[in-house]
Amino acid sequence: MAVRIRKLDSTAPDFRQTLDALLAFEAETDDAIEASVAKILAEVKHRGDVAVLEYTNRFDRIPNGGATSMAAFDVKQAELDAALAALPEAQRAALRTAAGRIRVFHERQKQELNGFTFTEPDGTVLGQRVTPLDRVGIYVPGGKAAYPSSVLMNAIPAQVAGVQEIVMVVPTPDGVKNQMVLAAAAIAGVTRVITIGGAQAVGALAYGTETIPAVDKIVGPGNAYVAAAKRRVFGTVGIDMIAGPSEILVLCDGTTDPDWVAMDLFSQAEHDELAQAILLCPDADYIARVEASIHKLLPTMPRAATITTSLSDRGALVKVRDMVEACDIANAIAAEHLEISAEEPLQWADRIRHAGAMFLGRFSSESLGDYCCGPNHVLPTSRTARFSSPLGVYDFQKRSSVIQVSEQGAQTLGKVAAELAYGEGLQAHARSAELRLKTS
Ligand code: HSO
Ligand code: ZN
Repeated sequence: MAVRIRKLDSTAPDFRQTLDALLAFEAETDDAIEASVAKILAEVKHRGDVAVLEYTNRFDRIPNGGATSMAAFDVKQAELDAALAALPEAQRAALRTAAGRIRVFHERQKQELNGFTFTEPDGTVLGQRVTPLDRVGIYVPGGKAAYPSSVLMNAIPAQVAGVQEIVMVVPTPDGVKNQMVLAAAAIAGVTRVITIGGAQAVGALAYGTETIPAVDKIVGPGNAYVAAAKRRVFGTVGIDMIAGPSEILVLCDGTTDPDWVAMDLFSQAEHDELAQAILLCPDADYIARVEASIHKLLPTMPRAATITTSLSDRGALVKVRDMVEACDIANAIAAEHLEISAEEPLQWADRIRHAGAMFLGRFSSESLGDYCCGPNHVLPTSRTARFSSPLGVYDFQKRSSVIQVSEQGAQTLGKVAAELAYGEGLQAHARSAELRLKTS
């Protein structure tokens, strides 16, 4: 199948409608999936380990008639260490370098999240205290989307935040463990690895079972069942986000090697048929050169089929009036990843308000960010960058307000509070404040 990537022109009268239609993405909610997930969660809630064991044996086709106890799914620290030791040296070194850089970046994030206190003239002290969550669950998908880099990106910020227990779940289809995922867990300092997955793993983490402790928050991507389960347990536990397909938006002034831009578009298109790769450029000749690069390079790609579908269904090469207009369109798109592949990227970056992550200048390929620059690769998708942020240390922390009113402060605040409490018809509130007023 030849790729047919649509070419758009921002001066066309229907351009905005065409763009909106292209961007529209509704995660399918399938009634059959919803019903099955509701049943699995209820079973796990009421029958605990027995249900998790049954579902795991069945859905993951655990060999030799299946496991007979949950202990079979616990991966011991020695096995994690062995997986790390058995990796080819170059791979182990790359994982370590990536982990180190991710840690340094997130340590910086932590420094900016300290609490504060301030004292008022009457001695009243007010503040905000930041504390880590006690225990979090990290979901790691099995099969082809089992990314060791995602283990690092989810676990390291939790660790930097000070989370004491990080429980990772990962399914093992046909009982096969992904060694690089285990090695990444060893490097990231995951506390416990359990080889279960699907809605049953989400249920086990949310409700707890005899052998699996209930966590406070579940993070990490998963298939439609996992997403449905995360939505349902939200409220019992926190969740990070429901991630949509990957997206890349390249804003190019026409000075970058077109092969580079074509490959950057491929890099996200290869994730998923539903992934979205879009180029905005003011130079029509340059767009034609990128298109030629796409046709030249695509046959060399092992994932050509996925890339072809993604580019044909959801991709676009857009001729814009100028770079200023490109920035406006980029803000409307609010892409997960935004590359500003331009001679002087900062002048354009200053105009960007909505993007999960920005990659500035032609050497900042998005793929570097996926692995080892340091910032997180778990990013808001499907235009949610308008109101949400990359996964970070702050997702594993919470804030408590701290209030210490002085005797003098209680006099002034007591009168204000009582006045408002009477206004609301709440006598006990008013009296509670008034009892602390000096009668003299
Ligand atoms: N680009 C993906 C993350 C990833 N890429 C993992 C490679 N491995 C998030 O959109
Ligand atoms: Zn990627």
